[in-house]
Amino acid sequence: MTDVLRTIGRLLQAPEHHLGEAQHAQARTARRSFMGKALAMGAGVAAGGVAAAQNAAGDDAILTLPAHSKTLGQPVAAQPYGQPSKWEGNVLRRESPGLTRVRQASVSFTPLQGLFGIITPSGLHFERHHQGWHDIDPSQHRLMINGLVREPRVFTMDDLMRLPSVSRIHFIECGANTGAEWGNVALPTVQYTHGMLACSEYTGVLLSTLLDMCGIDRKRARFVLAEGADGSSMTRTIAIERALDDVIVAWGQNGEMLRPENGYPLRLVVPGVQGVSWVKYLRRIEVGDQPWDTKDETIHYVDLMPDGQHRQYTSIQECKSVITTPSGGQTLLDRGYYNISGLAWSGRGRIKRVDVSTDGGRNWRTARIEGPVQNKALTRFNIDWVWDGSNAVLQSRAIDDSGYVQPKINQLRAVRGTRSIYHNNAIQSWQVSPNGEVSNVQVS
Ligand SMILES: Nc1nc2c(c(=O)[nH]1)N[C@H]1C(S)=C(S)[C@@H](COP(=O)(O)O)O[C@H]1N2
Ligand SMILES: [Mo]
Repeated sequence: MTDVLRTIGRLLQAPEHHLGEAQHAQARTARRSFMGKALAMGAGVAAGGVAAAQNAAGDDAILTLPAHSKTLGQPVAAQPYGQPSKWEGNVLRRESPGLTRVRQASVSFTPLQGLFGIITPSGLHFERHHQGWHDIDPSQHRLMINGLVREPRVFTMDDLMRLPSVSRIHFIECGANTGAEWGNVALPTVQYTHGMLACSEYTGVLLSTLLDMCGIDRKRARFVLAEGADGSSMTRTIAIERALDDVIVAWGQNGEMLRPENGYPLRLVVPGVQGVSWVKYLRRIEVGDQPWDTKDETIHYVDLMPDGQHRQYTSIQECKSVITTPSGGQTLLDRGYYNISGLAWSGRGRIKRVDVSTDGGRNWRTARIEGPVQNKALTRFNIDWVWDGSNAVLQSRAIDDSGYVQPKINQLRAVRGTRSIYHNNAIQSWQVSPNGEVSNVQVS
């Protein structure tokens, strides 16, 4: 540990080491000029406040008052709805050139490599549209509950928002997240390998409250069907035990109304379950006594097994984790201390432990978990690492409170084969090369 602390002290002289890939060109230049100066100054070992300050900044900028310290700043922001700094313009949702980019079907990915903590800013939440998105007038929107209920009802948004509400933090992960990696290494960055993932605080009314209000037939009800108001006919079957447990009919996301692309004004939140069941533009819940076997439960969102059979209704997103930095596409600028940081989650409950390996799975150390650990939510982990400049393979392995351990890719393939799309929760490996470049690899 003292070694680590000493290295941290040394690395405070290179504050740019942990930047995202975009800022790297800039950072590398800064670093080079610092190195030049450091060498010229005999590595800057001289003690004293000014010398230390010069070293830390890489130049003597701290000694000169910049313009913003001597001039009037701007009044309150010109745009009444605030925006990120212009210097953060590279932290963006991205589309994949190889995937659907048409109005009939589109997807964008969360920039996990550029985010901290567990909450995904709403403007960076990934999107998956099966028939395009809409900005629906909330005063015209309705939610119907019908089927095996004593009194079918139609709710307006005003009706719903008067009811007792809950606010809970949950992750949403598309069942196809990491789906390109079943066969081979496919994608260069964590944004593309794991970016159909987000975590928000949702506010809404529990579905159980609405079903009770309508007098659900508890003897016969076994499933509910959720239907959206867009043209995709993405109807999904949900078991009644789950529907009556923690499912939320939500209008709030991170303290404000849902964004249009995430289902405004109403979406279903189905904690722990794959994204497709989180029906956006929610317009109807039907209570029934058998599953509906809709197109998105028979043709899509089924797991192709090695024997050619399709496995249906594998809804839960099993325990998974990924290191978000350092990660593919980033470059380590120097040997020395790094804070390896990542995310862990489980559709079955809470994260109990995360282990991290820097040698491709031979040795594991337990990471620090940033609490409080939430139920069916992203969990941030961090661990110290001193890079000696040689080849390294970084991996994380999560364990949830059911005791389930995140599998290696080959363990998963032994059961599931290589032709599946959905539910790849394997351990991710990032290789660090001696030149500092980080890339996506698979190790056995
Ligand atoms: N009505 C409707 N709901 C939908 C979809 C859709 O296309 N239409 N896409 C589903 C899929 S496949 C996923 S992964 C999530 C994505 O939610 P997001 O766009 O808010 O990220 O919404 C689900 N709910
Ligand atoms: Mo999805």
